[in-house]
Amino acid sequence: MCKSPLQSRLQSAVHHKHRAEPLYVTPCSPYYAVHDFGDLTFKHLEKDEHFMHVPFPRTVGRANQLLSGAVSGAVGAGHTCIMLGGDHSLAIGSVEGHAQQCPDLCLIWVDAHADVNTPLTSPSGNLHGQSVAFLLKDLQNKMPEVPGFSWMKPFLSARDLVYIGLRDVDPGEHIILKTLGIQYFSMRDIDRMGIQRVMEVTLDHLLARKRRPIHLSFDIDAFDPSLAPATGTPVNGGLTYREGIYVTEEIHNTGLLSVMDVVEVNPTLGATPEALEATTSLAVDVIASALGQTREGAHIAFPKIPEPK
Ligand code: EXY
Ligand code: MN
Ligand code: MN
Ligand code: MN
Repeated sequence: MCKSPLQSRLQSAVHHKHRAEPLYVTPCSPYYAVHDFGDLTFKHLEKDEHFMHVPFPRTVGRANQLLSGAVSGAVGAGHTCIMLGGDHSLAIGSVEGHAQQCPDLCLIWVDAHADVNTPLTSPSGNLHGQSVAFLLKDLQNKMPEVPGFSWMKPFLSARDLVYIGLRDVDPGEHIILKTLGIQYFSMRDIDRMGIQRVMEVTLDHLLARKRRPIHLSFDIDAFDPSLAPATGTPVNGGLTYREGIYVTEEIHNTGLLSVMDVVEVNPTLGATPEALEATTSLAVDVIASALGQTREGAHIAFPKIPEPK
C-alpha cells in the first residue's frame, strides 16, 4: 500500500520509539500495540448540488458518516484513536463517532480558526470552517438542515469545548463564541498569559467537575506557517514548536486522551520537499508527544546506568 509522507514518518517514528505500527493505539506503557485500520475511501457523490453556498454537502456528510462508524468502532474496541486528515470537516464524524462511545467527552480544538460558522455566517461556504457548528447543541436552532447530515444530531455543550490558538475568526463566529460563552484562548491570550497558564485553565475548565475522555482536534495550521507551511489556510503569528508540544504534553499527562484528530496536513501544498517534510514531521511530533513522548526522555524505562564490564 502506498503511504502518505505523514503515515511513513509516523510509522518510522512510532516504530523506533515504541516498536509498533500505527495508527490506532492501545497504551500499555512504555510500549504501544498499534493497529492501522487503513484508509477510508470516500466516494464523490454525483448529484450533490450546493446547499446555499455550501459545496459538496452530501459527499462531506456521507464521508463523515463513514468516519463516525470507524471511530466509534475503534474506541468501542478499547483503542485510543488517531484520525489523520484530511480536511477539518472530518472532525464532525470523528467527534460524533467518539461521542457514541463516550457521551461525556470534552473537546479541545487547537486551530488558527474557530470552524464554528453556520452556513448562514460562513463567508466561503466551506464545510471545514463549519465543523463545530454541526456538533454544538447550543447552536441547533441557528443551523439549517444541511443535506447529507440527517444521520447525526448535535450533542456537544458549549461548556465542554475549549479553543487554543485562534487568530483568524470571522465576525459571525465571534458573536457565536461570545453568545454561547465558549472558552477560547487566542494567540493574543497565549502572548498575555503564557501557554502554561492557558493549559492550566483549559484543563481546569473541562475536567474540574469530572474527569472524562478528551477529544483533541489538532489543526496543523495552529502552528506558525514557518513551521507548518503545507496546509490550506495558513495564518501568520501561530504557535511556536514549544507551545504546540506543551499543549500535547499536558493533554497526555491527564491520562484522558481518547481520540485525536490531526488534520489539514496537505502534502500537495508543500512548495518544496523541505516544506512538506517540516510539516509532516511536526505532525509526527505532535502525535508522539500526545501519546507520551517526553522531552526529558522519560517515556521509555531505562533500568539503570550501564557499567563497563
Ligand atoms: N473562517 C473561514 C471560513 O469559514 O471560510 C476559514 C476557515 C478555514 C478552516 C481551516 C480548517 O481550519
Ligand atoms: Mn481544509
Ligand atoms: Mn480547522
Ligand atoms: Mn485552521
